[in-house]
Amino acid sequence: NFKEADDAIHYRQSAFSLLAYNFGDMGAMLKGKKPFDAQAFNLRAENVAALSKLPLEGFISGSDKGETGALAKIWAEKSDFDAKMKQLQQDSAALAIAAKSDDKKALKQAFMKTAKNCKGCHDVYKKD
Ligand code: ASC
Repeated sequence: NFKEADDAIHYRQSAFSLLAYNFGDMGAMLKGKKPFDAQAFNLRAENVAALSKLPLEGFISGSDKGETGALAKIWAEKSDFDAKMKQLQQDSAALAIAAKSDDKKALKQAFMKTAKNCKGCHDVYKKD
């Protein structure tokens, strides 16, 4: 367990940084900003599926402080926030499976479904 709120904040922010990097690279491939590479995409999808399990642990009570993007609403509506995180985990697990098939259309759909979690949660629980 975390000794200080700051440790929990650092943990979740680190996880989100890695998520954004891995997720963003898949987005770049799907938007044609870089060549699509099935193997690289598969690695990114696996990473996101694993990383999506990490941030929630860092949202301990008492860590709604400091200059972070996390709104206090997270802790006021923690069960909804938890459910949204679980949905991201489910959808990114499905994306990792879709990434192993040759069905590019299904892969894109699974990616868009996963991306909706990012934006949907940010709109409600993140500053700006
Ligand atoms: C990203 C990123 C997000 C999501 C979001 C998807 O690459 O950093 O927060 O995708 O823009 O809607």
